Amino acid sequence: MAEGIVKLLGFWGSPFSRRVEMALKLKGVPYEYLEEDLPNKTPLLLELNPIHKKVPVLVHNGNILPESHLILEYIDQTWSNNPILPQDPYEKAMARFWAKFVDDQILTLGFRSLVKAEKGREVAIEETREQIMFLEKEVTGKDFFGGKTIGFLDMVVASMIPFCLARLWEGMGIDMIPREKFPELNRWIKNLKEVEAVRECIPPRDKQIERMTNIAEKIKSA
Ligand SMILES: N[C@@H](CCC(=O)N[C@@H](CS)C(=O)NCC(=O)O)C(=O)O
Repeated sequence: MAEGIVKLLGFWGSPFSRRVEMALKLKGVPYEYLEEDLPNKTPLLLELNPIHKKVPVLVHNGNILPESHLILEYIDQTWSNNPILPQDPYEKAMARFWAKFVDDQILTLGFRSLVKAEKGREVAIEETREQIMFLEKEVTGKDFFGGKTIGFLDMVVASMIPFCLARLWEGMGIDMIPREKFPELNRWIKNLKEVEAVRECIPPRDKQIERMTNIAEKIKSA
């Protein structure tokens, strides 16, 4: 049932909650946004997501949903306009595969491993680039990962790579996805910025660089 109040508990710098906002905006779903202060989580967040205590959490018609991939699928099935997941079963499964690859593999290599690599920084950069090259191949010849229009995988990759991890890399002085090596991904990033629903969900660049740099410092000194 598509009617009903939608609430989203999120955080401005979180790729996981920004991608959910992209989907809600693309589909034109009105929602109430509740910003969390992550170091001081609200009692509401702890009540709604007692297991992981993380954002995003979507609340709709008494349904409480954590986990961004599941939320995106729920939104797609509840509001059927502007579909974001492929209809074809194989394509749908592969979109989920690549989304998990980005949130697991690229996030781990391009963030934690890279930040911790002291002497082996160049090696860590190359390892991250090798993984990103799979995405370069995946988007080759297409406007978006989803084809002609923006979809589920675009939202996952966009929120995580150009609008989050790339800010960390920028702060570290690393040009991780140079145009000469990744022409297709750079073309895709340009296409993304033409979509209003995406543009409205890009965290402020300098603020994101500062946030990511602070997290990196904490990881290094842990
Ligand atoms: N797998 C989750 C990850 C969510 C997540 O890691 N959220 C972070 C914000 S970027 C969070 O709430 N962290 C708070 C904490 O770890 O205490 C998803 O896809 O929604």
